[in-house]
Amino acid sequence: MTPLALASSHSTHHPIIITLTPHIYESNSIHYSTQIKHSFSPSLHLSFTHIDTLSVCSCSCRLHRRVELELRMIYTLVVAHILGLFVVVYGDGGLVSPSQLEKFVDEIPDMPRIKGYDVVHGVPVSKKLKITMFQKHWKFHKDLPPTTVFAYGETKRTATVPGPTIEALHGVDTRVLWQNRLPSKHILPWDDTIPTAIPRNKTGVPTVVHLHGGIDEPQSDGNSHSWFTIGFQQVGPHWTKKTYHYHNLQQPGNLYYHDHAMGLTRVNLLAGLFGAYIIRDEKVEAPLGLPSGDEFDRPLVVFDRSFRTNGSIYMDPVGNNPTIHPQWQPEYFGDVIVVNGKAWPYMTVRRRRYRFRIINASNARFFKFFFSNGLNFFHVGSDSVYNEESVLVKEILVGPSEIADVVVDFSKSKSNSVVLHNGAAYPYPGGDPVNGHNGKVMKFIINGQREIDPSWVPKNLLKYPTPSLLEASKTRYVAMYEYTSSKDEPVHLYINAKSYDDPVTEKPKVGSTEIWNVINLTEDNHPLHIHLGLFKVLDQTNITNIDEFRDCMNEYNNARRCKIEKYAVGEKLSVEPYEKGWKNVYKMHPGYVTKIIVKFAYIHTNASYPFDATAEPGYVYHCHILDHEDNVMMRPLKLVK
Ligand SMILES: [Cu+2]
Repeated sequence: MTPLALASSHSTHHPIIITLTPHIYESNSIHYSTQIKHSFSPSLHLSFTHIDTLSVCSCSCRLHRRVELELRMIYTLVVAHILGLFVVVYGDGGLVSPSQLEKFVDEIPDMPRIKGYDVVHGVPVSKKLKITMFQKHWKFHKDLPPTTVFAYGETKRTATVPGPTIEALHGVDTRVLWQNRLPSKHILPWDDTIPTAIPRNKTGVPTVVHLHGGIDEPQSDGNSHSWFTIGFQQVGPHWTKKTYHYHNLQQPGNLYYHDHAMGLTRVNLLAGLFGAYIIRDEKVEAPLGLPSGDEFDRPLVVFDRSFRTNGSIYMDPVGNNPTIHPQWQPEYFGDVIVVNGKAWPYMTVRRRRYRFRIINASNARFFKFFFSNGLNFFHVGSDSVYNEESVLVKEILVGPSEIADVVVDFSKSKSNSVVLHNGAAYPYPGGDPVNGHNGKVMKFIINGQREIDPSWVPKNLLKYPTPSLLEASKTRYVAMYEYTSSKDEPVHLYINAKSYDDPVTEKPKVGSTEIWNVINLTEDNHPLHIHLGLFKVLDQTNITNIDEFRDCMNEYNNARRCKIEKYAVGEKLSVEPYEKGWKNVYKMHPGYVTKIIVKFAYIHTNASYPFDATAEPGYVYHCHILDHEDNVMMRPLKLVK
């Protein structure tokens, strides 16, 4: 495939640099995304598309957009020529085709483990960590040049993508001084036409850390407006403190720290700002007998990225509605599947049981995991909570930022290697089917003979009090909307037809239990994440005659007035047995009402919180497709007394 040749003109006063990035879509069309930079404006992004055949463009609006962009590109070149601008054209080698990266050749790393506690005279005590965000280079694949990333670490040398795994102990608090040492400019394109953290002098990368699944004070929850730049030189309107306090008083389970800056979450995570956080409680977990120790208990952080051949992370710099949002795209999907920072890695395992804490750290990609040889998963925990019972499954669907805690028994494998596959269409559920590249995740090479394995998977795990509908003090309706342009392309997404900065409407009482009916009026699945609270999914009911109901909601945004009970009478979708426990993210099925019971107290004790949950700046709840969350499928959540 040859990069497109472009004209150049003669004046040297205003050099224009045009970068061409050819990108193969399916097998029969080539998409060139083009970045034009010139000296009198910081940057101008345009896209030129060359289409070999039209068969790929089944959607007429997408075709229309491509033709329009093509015309805009030609127009710009003509104008540049008339103005006598000097045009430099160079290729950066284009996008890496996934077929260029050999699979299963890089060994999976275990990210550095940092203990969130000290041990003094045999007794664990509280610890303060210092974790910094650095720009550095990271090797995603042996044949890919080093990639510029943003990485968390205790030092620049030890910083990794994903970041180090923080291991905390139940009942021992961990404090973290999160520091920003990032440069003045972002490595990825962002969009100031969506609500975005922008420093006063437009210098510095705003960041703020949210501990996903953490039950912590609002000041340490990583509110999107609590962002800060390098050295805390500039801070957002809700910033209050440098050192975050994690109580670790909640049930044991899997958490996940990641960036949450307003309007930049999608690009800050794409750049590498996320990592695993585990809360352990030996007293209740040891008796379960699950595989344990660093060798047999491993976090797997899975995400998708596209790369240019120079190694850099590729993100389309042109939005789907560029006249409205120059950059914002409704979903980011990468061609390459990465686990623990390596593209399609392999892991050598022994013929015994392993525990994998699988975090989906993708922006928008769902994973439906299954093994090539039919090996089972014992599903033992979902998000930050153990299941009540282990569930034997052949496949697991994990939406963005959901966490699946599983045990795999490699002694049951009939082959000496097994590939972990992905079968989830993208966007989920109505998008493209997976292919031979994004349908593969990693390979396990099983060594040696079956060995004596002291671990096992009990049927009964950890049981917490079951919430009763009678406890619920409030019923809410939470509706998900998508808004499209005249070209039928998404412009933004809202919850309850409100942007993030509209006045808070969800004000649960501390210690209360509520019923939320989440009404998905869109065509995509949205993984809804609630900060602080945990919830159980009660049922999922199809909305009949949804167009009529949606029309009413578009007019009144009021589920009761629009008589939701008249429409929420369709077929019920059962909740998968492995998702019947407590969760903090759940996949809201399109065209369905999903009823959840949400608890704003500790689930294992029913106790209230040891901190003031009503303090500013409060909490949030949002869609965890990061591109949606940024524009602006996120609402404030303010706890009250
Ligand atoms: Cu969404």
